[in-house]
Amino acid sequence: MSLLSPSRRLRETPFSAGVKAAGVKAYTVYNHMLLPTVFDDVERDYHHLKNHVQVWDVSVERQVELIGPDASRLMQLLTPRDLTKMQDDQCYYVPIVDQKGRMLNDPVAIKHSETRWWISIADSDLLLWAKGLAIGAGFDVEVFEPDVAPLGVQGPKAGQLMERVFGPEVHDIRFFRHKRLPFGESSFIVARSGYSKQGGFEIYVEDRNLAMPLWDALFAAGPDLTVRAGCPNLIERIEGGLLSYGNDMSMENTPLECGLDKFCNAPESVNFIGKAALKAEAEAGPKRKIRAVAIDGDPVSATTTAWPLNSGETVVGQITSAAWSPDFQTNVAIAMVDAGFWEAGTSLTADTPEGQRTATVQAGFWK
Ligand code: THG
Repeated sequence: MSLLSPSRRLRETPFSAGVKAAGVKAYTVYNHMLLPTVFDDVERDYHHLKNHVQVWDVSVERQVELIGPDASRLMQLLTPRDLTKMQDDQCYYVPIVDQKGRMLNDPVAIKHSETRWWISIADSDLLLWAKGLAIGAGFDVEVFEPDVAPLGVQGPKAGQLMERVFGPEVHDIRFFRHKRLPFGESSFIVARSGYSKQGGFEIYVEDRNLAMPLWDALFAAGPDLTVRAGCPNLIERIEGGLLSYGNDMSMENTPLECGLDKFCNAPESVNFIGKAALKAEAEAGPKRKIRAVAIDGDPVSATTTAWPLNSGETVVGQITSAAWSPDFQTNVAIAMVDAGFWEAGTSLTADTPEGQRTATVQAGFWK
């Protein structure tokens, strides 16, 4: 792979100056925007994330804002997850599916009030789907992408660092809840959430001019915590089973295949897109499922394609993400595995770029 050519379509973020100064080594493109993928190297980034605290430019988690009298109706139409009991300070991980029950995105929905929501999207143009549905349904709601840039603070020392910048109130924020906390003359919505299993927060920056002051304040507060710039880490997210839309699943897959059944819990009285299709699939059972898979042998390298998973001569699935895990001393992987082959302990073979390897279905992710 060669370097990315810069142009306006490849959006920088309000934290790009900080990311560059911190020595970013590689980016990917996500929601038409730059997402850092490596600072030191993926393994050193991983060890640091699991032991200390990192500041992540996750501006690519773009928001789709819904505002107006029908905002909550639109949000519920968009997802099979039951939103009826959701409070104004909650965040929910929500599958979004089409009329066939196929995954369009797996965002975090942030409820501000009955009339205002943010949908913190994964890598697909959900804005277009939401706008189309709103118009088609004749709803009274505005749907747009506000200029909001989330900043992640992730790792076991995240609470300590956040307390130094925002005060002890950070500890009152429960998992997947949010609260507005002061910062100088201004304030930010701070949530206890993030794309790692190490614990942490996400700070939603609504004023670009406050992005670098916030970045600098976090770094100034934590030299003794060895705070450094980081990013979602491939190894850590596979160990933890955090799915990546476009990698581990796509518009081909259903939430049941993706193991997101528990987030398809809207009661019979609630209407949402894909309802009949998901009901039929729940009765018949999914054709394949996401599984944790361990791949034997030396470290495997990343590619842009999925790798076939075989049982003898038959292809029975694909490896969608894989990386060497220093902590578990095996290649950890996420795979989509056909019915009949997804039981824990099933021994398969994977066609990796380094050749054919034994791949064993695990009982669960590693964490
Ligand atoms: N935070 C925010 N926006 C995001 C992401 C995020 N948008 C893009 C992407 N990540 C969306 N995908 C995910 C995938 C997993 C989780 C969040 C967003 C996640 N899952 C937890 C888990 O699986 O353990 C918790 C799920 C739950 O119990 O509710 O956090 O990271 N703002």
